[in-house]
Amino acid sequence: MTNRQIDYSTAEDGGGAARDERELRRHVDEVIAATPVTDLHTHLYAPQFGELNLWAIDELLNYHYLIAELFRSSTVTPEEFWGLSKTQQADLIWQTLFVEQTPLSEATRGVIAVMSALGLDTRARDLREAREFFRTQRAEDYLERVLKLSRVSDLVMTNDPLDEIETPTWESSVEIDPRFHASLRLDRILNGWTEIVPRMSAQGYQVRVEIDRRTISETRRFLDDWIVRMKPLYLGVSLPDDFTYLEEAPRAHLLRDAVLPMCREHDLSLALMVGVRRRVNPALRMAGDGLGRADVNVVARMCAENPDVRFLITFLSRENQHELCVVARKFSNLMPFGCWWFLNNTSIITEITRERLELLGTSFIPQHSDARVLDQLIYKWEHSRRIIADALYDSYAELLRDGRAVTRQEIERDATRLFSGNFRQWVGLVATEKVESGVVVSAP
Ligand code: FIX
Ligand code: ZN
Repeated sequence: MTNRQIDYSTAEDGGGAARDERELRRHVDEVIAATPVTDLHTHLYAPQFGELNLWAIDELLNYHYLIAELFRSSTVTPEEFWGLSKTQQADLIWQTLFVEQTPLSEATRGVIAVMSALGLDTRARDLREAREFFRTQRAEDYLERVLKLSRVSDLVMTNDPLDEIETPTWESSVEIDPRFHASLRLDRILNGWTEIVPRMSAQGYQVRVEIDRRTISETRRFLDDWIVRMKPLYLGVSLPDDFTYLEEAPRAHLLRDAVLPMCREHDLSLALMVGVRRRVNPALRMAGDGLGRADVNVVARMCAENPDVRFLITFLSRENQHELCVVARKFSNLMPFGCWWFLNNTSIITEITRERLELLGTSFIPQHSDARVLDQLIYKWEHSRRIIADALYDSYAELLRDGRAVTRQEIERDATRLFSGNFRQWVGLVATEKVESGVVVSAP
């Protein structure tokens, strides 16, 4: 048998022999397509959160990624756009980006992929057919269909304990769909302290703008209560590119003295999403956020000073990705995750996934969807699966050239780690990962 041949004949997959790179490709494609995902960061909500659930064509088209693209091609001003109804906004986006142009961007292709998966006309001149299709869907059935199509077994919401629409559901005794896990989002606390002090006070916590000992202990009490209520899998925050951990601003103070102690006390990971510049163009509202290159050493320092806390880390700037891999090699309490937002494009996911495989093996989480509209799970995971399959295939082919063949079981084990196992283990969703031992018979 040459280096280029693989024989799976004694593996437990029934002996389907893969004798060359074409067979390897088939196995990788099949496994990646079939492996269920635990999506660790979304902005989706369980059905119990009512109006926060977004789905169907008008929501899909009103995605802020597409709104940003609209202004590059339309003469409509942001003020005019925000004055339109949601239906009119969707019509305008469809007409501009899909009828008058070829939908080549990642976000526009995504809408096409969703429509195609649902059997809708992707060349339609207007949205009548699509609207009619969604009008006839029952929300419960549609949720099942999307989860099935995207092979997402469960997902993590982004839950804000200071959001007035969201909190009543948490305060009720309603049982939340167990496929929707919580994550407790700290953005308002860590990035807008002055504004949220009155809201925390309104919830009965005696906090002040100036951070004194009582404010710290009351913030801990607030977090403690919400952790008990939400049972989050992790605490999370998005941070600007100029974030520093040692600053004396409220953010660093609260992080050091309230958030990290709570992570320890509840054995919870802290997710840091670093590099966002909010409202670079405020007229575009949510579509107006940008990014900046951050200092990865700040995260390294946090990992070094808090070895008993597990960090989930993602950076928004492409320029930070290689540095993140290197820092992850130094700190086993750091788990890199996802290709966030502006990185969620074929060329960049390709690059990042490959450098992570090369520097970290399978000890990272390649992707999260960041979906805001349920239907987006279909395209975001379809696109990511394709790219991850390519990267994995090439890694296995290189390994084969170096003298070791992989079994189908090993491919399944790797895919499971990447798509769910690493995350579930990190946040304690499973006690131990079930590691299969694949049998390889091909000797190079
Ligand atoms: O901070 C975040 O979680 C970001 O993902 C969002 O704020 C952003 O608007 C988004 O949807 C990116 O995909
Ligand atoms: Zn997000």
